[in-house]
Parts: sequence; structure tokens; C-alpha cells
Amino acid sequence: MTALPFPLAPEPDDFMRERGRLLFAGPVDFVKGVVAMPGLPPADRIEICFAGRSNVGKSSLINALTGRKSLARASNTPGRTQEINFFALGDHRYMVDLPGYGYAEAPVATVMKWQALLKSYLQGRQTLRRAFVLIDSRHGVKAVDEEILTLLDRSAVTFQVVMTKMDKLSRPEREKNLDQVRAALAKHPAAFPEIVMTSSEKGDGVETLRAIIAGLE
Ligand SMILES: Nc1nc2c(ncn2[C@@H]2O[C@H](COP(=O)(O)OP(=O)(O)OP(=O)(O)O)[C@@H](O)[C@H]2O)c(=O)[nH]1
Ligand SMILES: [Mg+2]
Repeated sequence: MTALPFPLAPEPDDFMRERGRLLFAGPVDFVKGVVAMPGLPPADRIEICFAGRSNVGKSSLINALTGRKSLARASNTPGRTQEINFFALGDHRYMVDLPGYGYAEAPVATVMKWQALLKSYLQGRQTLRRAFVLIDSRHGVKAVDEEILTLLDRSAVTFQVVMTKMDKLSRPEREKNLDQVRAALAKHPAAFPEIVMTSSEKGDGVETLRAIIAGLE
């Protein structure tokens, strides 16, 4: 049997699991919230970021990874994260929580401002090692996601899809939506060829993602 393209990321081995655990058990400090490109901290270390539609679960995933309940603000109100929030993960990495895209309810001028900032950041950050693009397990890849994935292709930023809220779906529903995501990813040269399935609520996939991040240097 040939492997399906875009398989789920394998479970980490003990060594990588431990590296991931140690990285996230160590210091994680909020550095700053950035509202315009000149405010970005110096690009002096590797960076990973979490991008995705409003309410997909970016901030919740950062909290689950770090085991700190309210490090990144998470909420029921889409459009909650309104700045690019930088966290120092140990001494050698930045972890970045981005404002969501695709949220139509906020004032137009505000949305335009976040979107422009988000796009400039994704296109122009040299130290950005990988963008984790979160996709809601219930919804799959939407048109607004396509726009971001295409922008990442053009900027040659490798992105890896992380499916969120898997606890909200049955296994068959999950498989069906995963197939939709796989078909969408096949068109994107910048897509990293493994998908991570997560639930910030239940903890699924969190160790795997910690190990992946610890392995990026
Ligand atoms: N059941 C379940 N709910 C989740 C999960 N992850 C996030 N949520 C909920 O989804 C909502 C949005 O989560 P956030 O983490 O604030 O989403 P966000 O992507 O940071 O949103 P913005 O900052 O607005 O872009 C919250 O009510 C979370 O509790 C999950 O794994 N399972
Ligand atoms: Mg958020």
C-alpha cells in the first residue's frame, strides 16, 4: 500500500518527546505585543508562529503546549488576539501568537489593519522557521485559509497544518474532513507533508507538537 500524502505526524520517540517536554517546561515569557512591523523584536533567533482563522484555537493551543492556562489570552469572542504576541521559548526561540483572519464582525478598518500586519509578518520575517496553520477539524480548509496558504507558498515559508478541536468530532467525521484538508494541501508547495491532530481541551497531539517544535533549529 502506498502511503497517503499528508499522513499524520508520527508519535515522537522517547528522546524527542523528552526534548519537547523540557523545552516547554522551561521558561516561556511574554515579550511584547506588536501592532506594526517596526515594533517586531530583533530577528536574532528562530521563530515559529501560529496562524489560523479567528476562533480556531491558536491561543488555546499555546496555553496547552506550555501548560499555562492563561499565557496567551483565549476566549469565546472571535477576534480576541489583536496584536502579534511574542513569547520567548527558552533562550533560542520565539513563539508567536497571531491575530486570527477571516473574522468579519469587527470594524472594517480594524480588520484591515490586522490583516495587513499579519500578511507583512508572514511574508517578511526572515527568521520564521515554520508557520503552524491551524485548521478547525469541523470545518476543514476554507477560502480564507487558501489565501494565507498561497501567500506562504509565495513567500517560501514552510507551513504545517495543525487540526484543532478534534474532541468535537467522531472518528469518521474527522477522517472525512482530514481528506478534504489533504486534497487542499496537495496544491501547496510550501506545505510540510505531515499533519498534526490536536485537542487543546483533552491534550491530544500536544506532546507531538512539542517534539516537532523542539526539533526545529
Ligand atoms: N472543545 C474544544 N474547544 C477549544 C479547543 N481549542 C480551543 N477551543 C475553544 O475555542 C474558542 C477559541 O479559542 P482561542 O484559543 O481563543 O482561538 P484563537 O484562534 O486564539 O482566536 P482569535 O485570537 O480570536 O483569533 C475558545 O472558546 C476555546 O475554549 C479544543 O481543542 N477543543
Ligand atoms: Mg487568539
